[in-house]
Amino acid sequence: LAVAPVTGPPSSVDGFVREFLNNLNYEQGVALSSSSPNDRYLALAYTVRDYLMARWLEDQRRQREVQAKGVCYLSAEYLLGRQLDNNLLAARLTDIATEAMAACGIDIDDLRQLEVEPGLGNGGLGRLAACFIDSLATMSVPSTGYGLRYEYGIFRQTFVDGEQIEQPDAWLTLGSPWEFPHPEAAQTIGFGGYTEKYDDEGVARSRWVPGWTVQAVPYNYMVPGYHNGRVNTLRLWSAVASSAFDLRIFNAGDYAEAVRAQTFAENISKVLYPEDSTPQGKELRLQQQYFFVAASIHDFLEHSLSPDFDLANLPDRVIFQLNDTHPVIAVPELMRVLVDEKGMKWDAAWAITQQCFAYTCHTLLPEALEMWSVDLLGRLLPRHLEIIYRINDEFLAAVRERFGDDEMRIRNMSIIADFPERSVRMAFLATVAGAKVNGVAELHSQLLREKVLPDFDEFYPGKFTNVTNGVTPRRFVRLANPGLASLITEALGAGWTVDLERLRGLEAFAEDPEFRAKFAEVKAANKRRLSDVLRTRDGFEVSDGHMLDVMVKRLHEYKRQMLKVLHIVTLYEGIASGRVAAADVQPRTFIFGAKAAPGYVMAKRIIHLINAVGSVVNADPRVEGRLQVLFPPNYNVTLAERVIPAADLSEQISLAGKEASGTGNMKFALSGALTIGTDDGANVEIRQLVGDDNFFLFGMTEPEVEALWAKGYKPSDFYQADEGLRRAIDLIASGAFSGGDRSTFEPIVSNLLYDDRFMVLADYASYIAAQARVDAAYADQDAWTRSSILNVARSGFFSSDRSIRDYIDRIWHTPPVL
Ligand code: 26Q
Repeated sequence: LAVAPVTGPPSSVDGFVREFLNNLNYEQGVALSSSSPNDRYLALAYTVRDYLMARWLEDQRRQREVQAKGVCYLSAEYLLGRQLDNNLLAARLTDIATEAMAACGIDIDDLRQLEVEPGLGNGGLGRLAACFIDSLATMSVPSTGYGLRYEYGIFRQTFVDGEQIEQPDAWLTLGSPWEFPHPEAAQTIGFGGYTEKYDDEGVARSRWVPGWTVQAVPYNYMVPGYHNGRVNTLRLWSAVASSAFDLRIFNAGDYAEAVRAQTFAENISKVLYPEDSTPQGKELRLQQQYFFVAASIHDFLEHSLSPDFDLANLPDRVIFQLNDTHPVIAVPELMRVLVDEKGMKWDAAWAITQQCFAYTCHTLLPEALEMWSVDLLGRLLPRHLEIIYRINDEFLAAVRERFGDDEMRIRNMSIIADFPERSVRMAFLATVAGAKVNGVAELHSQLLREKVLPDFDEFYPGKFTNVTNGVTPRRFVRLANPGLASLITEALGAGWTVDLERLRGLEAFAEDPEFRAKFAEVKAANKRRLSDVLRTRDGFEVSDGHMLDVMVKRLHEYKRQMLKVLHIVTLYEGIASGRVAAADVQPRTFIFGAKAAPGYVMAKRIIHLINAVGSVVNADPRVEGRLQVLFPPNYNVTLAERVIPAADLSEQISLAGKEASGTGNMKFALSGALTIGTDDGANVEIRQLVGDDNFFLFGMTEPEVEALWAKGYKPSDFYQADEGLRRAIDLIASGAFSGGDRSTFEPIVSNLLYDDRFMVLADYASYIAAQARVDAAYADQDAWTRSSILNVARSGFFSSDRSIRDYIDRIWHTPPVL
């Protein structure tokens, strides 16, 4: 029987209107005349979906049929940003939809604003995952993203008296048109219980008898490739109580307990943990991790392989990419499935497992390396703990064989740490299990090999590699910077969006005064676009004609927002004291965006200080409006898309050796902002590419940082030695930004003077000097614009398409399937 394939509505304004009205009537149940803006937004989203559906169904079928090797990207976070515009762009529907809405008397822009972005990530790592799935779809690589469907994403930040207050992010309440739940494809995930040995026809085997189970329900999201007709899948898991489990309690007659058990189960996917470093070993977090990776592995084995598939060949079909250590519990889970459930021999299963995983590390901070206490793991996942022990025993035996009984080395390399409590080092487990281990920028990968995991590098030659991060030019250039995108297309023709190295062609245009004028006009227009958003969103008035100096990223001491604050306070103190005439100061607007982890007290104090400095500086008439500090709350992907294209100066000022890569730095360079930055993370590569003349370098290098630590760092020496620094710190300490109260920011001041782990004071002088060079350079607008064009022209390397190509070549070996 022939079944007509889904084709989707006709690609015309009429067709779009008809489909839109259908969705409004039949999905929302309203007439156009009585529809709310939210009804219209949802109907529009459904309509866009309908156009993508045929390709999606086709690609799902094809991925199963072709049996090519594919990537399962395992990530606890996907910081997607708004979907509507991206999906319109990918499907070439932007113009049709705009006209169709106009034909219905609707301004499509009004609907765009209604979408609540899925903020299912903390920052860089989550946004990287979102860029990667975009590139994978655009490059036709067989792949699925797997993750968690948090009911509450990253908290909504507000300020009360300058202090951060967190509010829950109920992103699902107005409807979620981009997702497709599949309760029929739910997986049962076990927890707790015990393990037992049994005799299977003369073979001694182990099994796990879980104490309780949870249902993992998949929600599918379309991931459309750009103009290539591909639609990949992002599958996020949501926790639902197991009815079988409930039934037992119901039967026992305890209704209330059964209902409580239900919320207990559903807590697993309730909320994203808002910490992005110094992870606390919280039980619920481990539950989340196991929940989503177990569901993902089972899903892949069940649905992507034919029933007669020989699991010995698994490495020919899949690579599970571990986005940091968060999904690493997948390693013992695959072992458990292969050995306990499929009856495979341990050695064979281990050989397969070691080819099926690869691990990306995103940090250098020792406190950010995940450890799970053996006690907790043993309670929650007893069989997995046994498996980890055996992996470790065999690994350490191999180390002994190679290096002899060097107990120091054995202790240092053991997956199980003994202090401060017995715990599993997840990064070590990932390194032992992974076919490859990569860092996320050249410098980071080098430090990873030399400083964090040197014994492993020696033991596994060839295992370590680098893949420098990238960002998707679809979202961060085409969508976020339409003016620049048109100008580039005008100059170079279409095609650069999927072949970003073509931006090199702009180098020649940097010498063309007419092009420079157009480029400068795009930047000016982007500033107006930002002003509009900040006016309606936050009631801010961005001053005209100012340099926009932007620092947007999570708040962390290592990222050194404090250094930026000291710069601002230095400028302000100069004017307020009368030593510097306001008229001699280059007009600047400083824009901050930053969320602090709710439990990170020092980070929250720094947020308070930035707001306090802003209030004082913005209100002081002596400044004559030449300095302005703006800190819009709740920085997210949507705001980033407006802020970054408007920026003149990109602040990338982490202490050298601390920022693994950074990806904001790339987005700014691609938007023509010049970077002021340290030799850290991918800044190093940006500077190499754009050239020293187009980058403001300052600060110690990583070896210099090491040397200063080794010799003994005394921040107060720097305070004593530098008058400008002393004045700035003294002004903060004086209570000038806290209504005369010296205690408010005292902890920040003493931390800087007596601890200063991230060497803010040591880099202060160099930073101030670099900022003076920025001022001088900005005075020549035309030369600045030239540099700005060269930044764009030379940043094509930072497309996430290039990152994905590197992953394919160095790690995955999964060619595109066209
Ligand atoms: C772990 C366990 C428990 C709770 C939270 C976490 C957790 C969650 C998120 C730990 C870390 C993160 C996020 C880390 C992150 O975003 N790292 C950044 O990754 C970027 C992409 O590679 C890099 O560019 C940044 O340099 C790096 O800081």
